[in-house]
Amino acid sequence: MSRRAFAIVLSLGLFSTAVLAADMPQYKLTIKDHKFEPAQITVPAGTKFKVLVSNRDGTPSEFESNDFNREKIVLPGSEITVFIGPLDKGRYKFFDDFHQDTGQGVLIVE
Ligand SMILES: [Cu+2]
Repeated sequence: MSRRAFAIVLSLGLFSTAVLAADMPQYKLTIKDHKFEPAQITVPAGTKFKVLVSNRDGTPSEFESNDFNREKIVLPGSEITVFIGPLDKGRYKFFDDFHQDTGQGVLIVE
């Protein structure tokens, strides 16, 4: 493939990814006092979705799940986007790896 053709294919690929990301269901989680608010979110099975996690504490947190294999640091006062799924129906735990005593939550996939 020529370099130009490759560039076109690449830009089309990025474009369709951007459109899909915009259409994707989106959920918000806030970390406050080292807890997730809400501590439970319900999402559709078989669909990719995104979760925005914002940290209102003055210390770093880490959004983590062994059940759906994600791990991402959330700095104080900042927000991250985590792409998850598609998942089968079930309960998927997540936690704040830096504050596991209090930072626990669950995704209900149905
Ligand atoms: Cu971790």
